[in-house]
Amino acid sequence: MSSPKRPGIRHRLGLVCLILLVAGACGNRDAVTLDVSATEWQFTPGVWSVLAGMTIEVKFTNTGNMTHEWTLVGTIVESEADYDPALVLFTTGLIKPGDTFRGRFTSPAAGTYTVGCFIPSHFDQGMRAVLRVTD
Ligand SMILES: [Cu+2]
Repeated sequence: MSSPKRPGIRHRLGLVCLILLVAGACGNRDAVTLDVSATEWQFTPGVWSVLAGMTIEVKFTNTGNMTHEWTLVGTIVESEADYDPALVLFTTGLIKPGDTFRGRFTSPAAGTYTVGCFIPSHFDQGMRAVLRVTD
């Protein structure tokens, strides 16, 4: 009086859930848009969180009265004096008041990175933000 051994329905459901979980996590890495605005003297929002290795589209609108930029640096910058252009990972370049820029880059390895406007005095007056990247 023994029943044949075969995978139970519970086992199969568990496997399906695992596959969906992995697919969902991978699907999130396709692309993300950061909708950013800048004015004197701040970025809105001031922090972004993304996954490593994603395609990031930056939609940057200058809502201020002066030229600004959105520049991602491959390190943490505390003040303008620490800024090293050689460490720039991505920049919108100089964007005039009222203009919108769109551009793409691939998010770097997990870590915390500084975003800033490095037109002299802008960063130190508050045009700084943070990009958080996780695995
Ligand atoms: Cu600026």
